Amino acid sequence: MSTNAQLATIFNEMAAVLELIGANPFRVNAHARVARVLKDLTVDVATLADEPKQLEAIEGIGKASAKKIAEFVATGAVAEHERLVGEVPGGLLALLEIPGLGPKTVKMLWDDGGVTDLASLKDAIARGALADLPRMGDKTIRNITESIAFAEQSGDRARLGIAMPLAESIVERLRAVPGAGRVQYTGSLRRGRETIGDIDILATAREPEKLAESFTTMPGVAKVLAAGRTKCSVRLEAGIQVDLRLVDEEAWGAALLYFSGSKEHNVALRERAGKRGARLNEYGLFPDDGDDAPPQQRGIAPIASRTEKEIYAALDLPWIPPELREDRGELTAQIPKLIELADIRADLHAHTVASDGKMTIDELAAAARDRGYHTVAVTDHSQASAVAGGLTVEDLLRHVDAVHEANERIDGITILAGSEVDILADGHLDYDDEVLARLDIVVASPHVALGQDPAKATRRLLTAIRHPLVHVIGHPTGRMVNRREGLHPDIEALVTAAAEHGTALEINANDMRLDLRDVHVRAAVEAGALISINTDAHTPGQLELMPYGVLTGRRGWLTADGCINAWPAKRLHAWLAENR
Ligand code: DGT
Ligand code: CA
Ligand code: CA
Ligand code: ZN
Repeated sequence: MSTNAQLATIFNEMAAVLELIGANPFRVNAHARVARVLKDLTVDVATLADEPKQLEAIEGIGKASAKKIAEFVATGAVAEHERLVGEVPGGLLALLEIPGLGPKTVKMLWDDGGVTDLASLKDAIARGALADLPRMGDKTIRNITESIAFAEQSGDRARLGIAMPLAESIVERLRAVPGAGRVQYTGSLRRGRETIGDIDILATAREPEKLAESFTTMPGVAKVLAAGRTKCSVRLEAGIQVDLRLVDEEAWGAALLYFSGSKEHNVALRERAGKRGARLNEYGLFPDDGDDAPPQQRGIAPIASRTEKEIYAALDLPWIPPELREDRGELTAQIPKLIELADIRADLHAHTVASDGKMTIDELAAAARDRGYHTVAVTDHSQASAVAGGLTVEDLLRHVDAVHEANERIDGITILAGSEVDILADGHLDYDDEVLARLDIVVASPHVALGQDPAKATRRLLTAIRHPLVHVIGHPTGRMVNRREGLHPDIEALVTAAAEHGTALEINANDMRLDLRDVHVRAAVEAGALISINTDAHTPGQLELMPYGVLTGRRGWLTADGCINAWPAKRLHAWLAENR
């Protein structure tokens, strides 16, 4: 972790403790603010710490905070932080990590319910003790119970966007080791799942020991869990486990297939092999001679083992893209040509400094043009999203003019003037129709009332889908990976209506969202609804999140034809104009 990130955690913890012990709200906020500033800061504070004046010059950092930062840089700790953390039971801070449990509730649970950690909270719920506490209705208790269950089942899995860059840099390092052969990540990461239990890497090498050595000694390793001839495991400081398996070149395809999974796909493949008088394992596809002992140990030559393609072919199957290997019908269905990152030619949901983005229209346009896109849409927030700097009608219309002016001025890309308009709790949109009609593109998204019941959520989203001026429904469920479940609408009803009304449903490519999720995309594709994959970028760098959306699309059996971002400019622009 960088010094800035470590300090941000420290200030956040101080803010949390101060709130739990009922300190002055101004003090609480000041600490939380410093944490936010540190997180966003692009310079390393350690380089400024010698000169307190430089620290204090940073907006949001006062004299007292500057002193604590200098103290941390000099000593590696902040005495005040340690004193504060000592004032509350350690388990209480962990409770704040549970979605829906804010400091006020946790303080009350502690003061009045004797709750000091997750175990005592679960115990209090089980005993029915929470019902006696103030502001604890049945519904609140049910929400807390669900949040705990959700946090527990998602707790240990890393987001795709965290695991992927780590895996890519490890693969790159291993490929550079002299004598390294093939190196590839496998497992759930290769299948593009939204969360990753651990990172699996498969490799061949002339001298496997050298690769193993490079792996266990790489930067970022917190602990070596195993270091053998064929398998090494480490735990990274980031908290993620990484397994490296070293295999023989002859068995590469069989090992790649086996360790890419999913387990369910492997089981289905083994059954299919069995029916054809063959045995499949991580060393190859072998003739089944009735002997239970592993064929590879008895000198039996495999039918196929070197590539995945040969093995699938020997089982009368086409090569199946890893994203489909979930035992969801991929062995019997006709497999379409799935969409690829290179097919994407447009990003239709992004924010500029006009609302809560950190880039100008020009910066957004340049970043999109650099990616080779023919179109990018400026979709800042609407007026109801006040905290996200939502635009009033007058501001929006001025912004539209500015976008159109930029579109005239900047060559090589079409810049669309749009809005990410809030779908209010009852399904109404946050701007009137005559305002929406002046936009090139309308992305309508739910941001509030994300806990509403499924029937209401369905009605709300259906209203937006049927709205004649809406092109795309942004992040349709509002879920946040590992943090918030979001809406639970009737997906069948939504995708059917989306297909009927020609409204596209978004895959929000930000790995915190990935909303729609894979199975929802599959339902949309089967219903004939269009999909739009967008990054919802707030900075130029976030345009790079597109691959995660594409992976999710592929997991939903999406083709380029079914995704409006992959259409040629003419087709996309004509489609947008049709809804006007
Ligand atoms: P994860 O790590 O929980 O996100 O999911 P995976 O799919 O990466 O699973 P992991 O890391 O436990 O194992 C990697 C692959 O190895 C898995 O996708 C399939 C294969 N594999 C692991 N255990 C078994 C097993 O018991 N049977 C079969 N057929 N394959 C297995
Ligand atoms: Ca794994
Ligand atoms: Ca593993
Ligand atoms: Zn957005």
